[in-house]
Amino acid sequence: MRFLHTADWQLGMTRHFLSPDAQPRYSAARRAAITALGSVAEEHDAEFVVVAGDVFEHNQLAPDEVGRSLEVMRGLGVPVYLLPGNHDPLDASSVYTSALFTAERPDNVIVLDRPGVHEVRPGLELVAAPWYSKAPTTDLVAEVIDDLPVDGVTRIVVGHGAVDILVPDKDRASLIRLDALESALERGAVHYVALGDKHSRMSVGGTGRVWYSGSPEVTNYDDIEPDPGHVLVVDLDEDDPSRPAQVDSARIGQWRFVSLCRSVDDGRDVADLDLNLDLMPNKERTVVRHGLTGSLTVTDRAALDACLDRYARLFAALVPWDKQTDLAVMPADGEFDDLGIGGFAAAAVDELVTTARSDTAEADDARAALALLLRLTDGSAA
Ligand SMILES: [Mn+2]
Repeated sequence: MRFLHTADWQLGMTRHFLSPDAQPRYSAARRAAITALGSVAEEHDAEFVVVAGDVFEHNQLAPDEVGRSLEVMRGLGVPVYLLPGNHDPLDASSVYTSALFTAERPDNVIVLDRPGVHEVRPGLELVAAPWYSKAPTTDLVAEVIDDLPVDGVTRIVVGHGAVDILVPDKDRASLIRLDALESALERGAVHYVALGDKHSRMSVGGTGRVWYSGSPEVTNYDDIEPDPGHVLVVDLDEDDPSRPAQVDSARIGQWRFVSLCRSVDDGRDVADLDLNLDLMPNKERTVVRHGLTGSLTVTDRAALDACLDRYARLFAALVPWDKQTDLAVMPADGEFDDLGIGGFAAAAVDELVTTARSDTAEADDARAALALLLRLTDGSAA
């Protein structure tokens, strides 16, 4: 028996750094990931798809987003089981109980809307731990696996949230206790644990049967979310009493959020950065956050700004990482000697250079004025 394990679709997610043009393309990509998942299901002859929480980014989605999402799920052609997570809990304003969702829900879309066993077919059960609020006060997963029998039924636990071994604050009441999961696996009451919440693909513990699938399309930068963009293809051998599990993954994500940290101290460093950005593929689907440090002349700073301006038009977003940015601009000796000006104007430039090199409140304005002067006298830097 084969099924797809996915989670954290976060449909309707917005990212503040995306331009008004890029945001709708990103939203469409999150839905396209579901369609891509359908191809994987077909290719692997998967019996159903389980989505382990955070199907939707939040409960107050625009009707368009809900309608389009349901239509994409309908197209999957196999049963799709949705678990409410922390972003889309089954609270009073739940998307899952909204008039629109209940009216337009396709027959193949099933909400795991109560804790415990949901039969897929005789001999195969999902054991669900849906969220009812954004802040549960207990281990919801432990509660549903506590007294499951060992009776030859194949069981897949579907849960959402952080597993205790992965976080430092182990006192949080809502943490999923790995030892409880592993003992249920050990005694043969459950055979696979499909988790959501981490947006990176990750096997938890040593059994090879407890997994976070990660989000099928990237949601955060690569230093926070190293391995998104996959769906897991899970195979459980129902003919073998021990239900051996084989977990493979298929890559479906199309977008990348990259953090790029560089030191830039001269024109060559700027040229290197330019080359690095130039070589990145799929710029329309790539977000770059740059952390640049160093000290540049006014001329090199102008070249850097021109480079960043150019790529900002090509990438889905090219944004500074403020925390990792520390760029100083300092006029170099002789940098303004070749302007071909003299007399009063030359004296004014000298004064600007002196101010730009000072640590007075006017230094930044003086550097900006010098940069403008360079642009006006030499078109190459503009
Ligand atoms: Mn999530």
